[in-house]
Amino acid sequence: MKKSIFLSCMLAASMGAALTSCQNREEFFEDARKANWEKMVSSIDPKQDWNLAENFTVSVNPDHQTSYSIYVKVDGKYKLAAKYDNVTSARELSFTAVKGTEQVLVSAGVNVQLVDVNGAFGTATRSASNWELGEFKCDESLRKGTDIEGLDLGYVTTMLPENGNNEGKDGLTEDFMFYNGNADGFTIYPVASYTGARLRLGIYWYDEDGNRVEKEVWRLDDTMKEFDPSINTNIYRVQKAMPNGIHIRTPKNKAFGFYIDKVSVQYYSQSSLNNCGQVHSVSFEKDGITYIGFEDACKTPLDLNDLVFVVEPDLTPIVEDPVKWTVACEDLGSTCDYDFNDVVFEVEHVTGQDNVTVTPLAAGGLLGSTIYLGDTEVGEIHALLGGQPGQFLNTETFTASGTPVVVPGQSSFSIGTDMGGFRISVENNGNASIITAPVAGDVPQMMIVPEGWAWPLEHTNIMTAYPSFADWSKAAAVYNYWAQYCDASKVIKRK
Ligand SMILES: [Ca+2]
Ligand SMILES: [Ca+2]
Repeated sequence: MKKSIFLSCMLAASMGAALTSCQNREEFFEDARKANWEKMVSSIDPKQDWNLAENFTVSVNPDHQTSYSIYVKVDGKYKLAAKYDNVTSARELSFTAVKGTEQVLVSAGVNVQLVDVNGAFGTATRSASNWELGEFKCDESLRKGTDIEGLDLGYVTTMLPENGNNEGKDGLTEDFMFYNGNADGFTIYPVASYTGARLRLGIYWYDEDGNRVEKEVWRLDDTMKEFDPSINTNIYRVQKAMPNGIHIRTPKNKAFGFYIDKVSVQYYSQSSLNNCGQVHSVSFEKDGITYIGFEDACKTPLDLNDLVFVVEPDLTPIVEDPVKWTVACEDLGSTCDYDFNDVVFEVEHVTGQDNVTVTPLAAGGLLGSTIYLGDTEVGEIHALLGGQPGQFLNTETFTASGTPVVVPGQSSFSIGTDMGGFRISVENNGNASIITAPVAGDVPQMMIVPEGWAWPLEHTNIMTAYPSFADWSKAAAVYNYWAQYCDASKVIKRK
């Protein structure tokens, strides 16, 4: 099948009918590739490096041994990009983020700060309590949750159905804290509950000595109590009273979490603090509104809707999940489909740490294609996905990712440089073609895009699946999110 497509493409591209005697095989494929590419893109920006990852730094100057974490915003969350343990003197900490990133969140343990990329983490943040408007403030708002435009309690029921097993559901953030960069603070609005316990809601953070500080901000009361005949008992329903919101200012330069207090026990938004080690809080966003739900019992299923409140303006969760990237490759580049699904895998690496984790995603070429990281063989893509060359795997429908492969000893790895040092060896009739990072102005066969990227369906040109791809290829500076806008009917979405 592949062969017949190849032949029809050759004719369509008017490249000449056959390999001539004076032309070697590599040149022939190179010419074919360029001719096909020319049909689609009339010029390539020579500055184009086909990599949406870029290397940045922040400088730090600790006055005592300090461990730093750097978080970058991905998909509405701050995710872990770099982690440097036990830094003792002034230095630049490098990390990788999507091109165009302007600010990142830097944590020095108890203090957290938004820092401009290539800027400095302020040592003055050690005296965090000089917040001019007071350390912590909590006042009743004049508005109720029902005053919030766009509040969608029906969506809450969809995301967190009663007695549903809602943990781990797509779209939910679990195990998180928040950072409030807004000097005016934020307002939380309790909007729903269904619980027999008279819950209290609080905020916590860590002081300069690393001790947890907890402040109660609101509690359920008897105006919300009502008898539920179906379970023959009283329950607390926020909806019955719809109380006013609570305006909160948290201490400057502190990440904070939420907790609920059931008098006998507390449950926190960071799962490690919970006595049964379970997730007790989730966060999700809809129409610019942050929703937060709590589970008030160590049981299953976790429906996580016993108390639900919303936050305005929205807050961005901070999670310890590493940032990931997708590497997408075109195998021979001469078969004119340019579907960029022939070898697809996900890469996870926290800068400053050793391990690189490769998760195989798709094999959309029929030829044996082996992934290497430097000199280390990661594996043949079909085999890594449980199949063999000659099969299309995860490019017509998605079944499952392959088992992640950990490559240790990669402390100097950077996905923003030279495609992370990945290369692919493609076997074709006893010859191996090597796919590497493209050189300036060349036709690419390897690209790096942010995590969660949906690759084109089999034999679907990337420009059909991603209409702004051609514009991007001609203007490297216009990187802005071509990879986010696809024709959803022409890509494979992971489950
Ligand atoms: Ca292809
Ligand atoms: Ca393909």
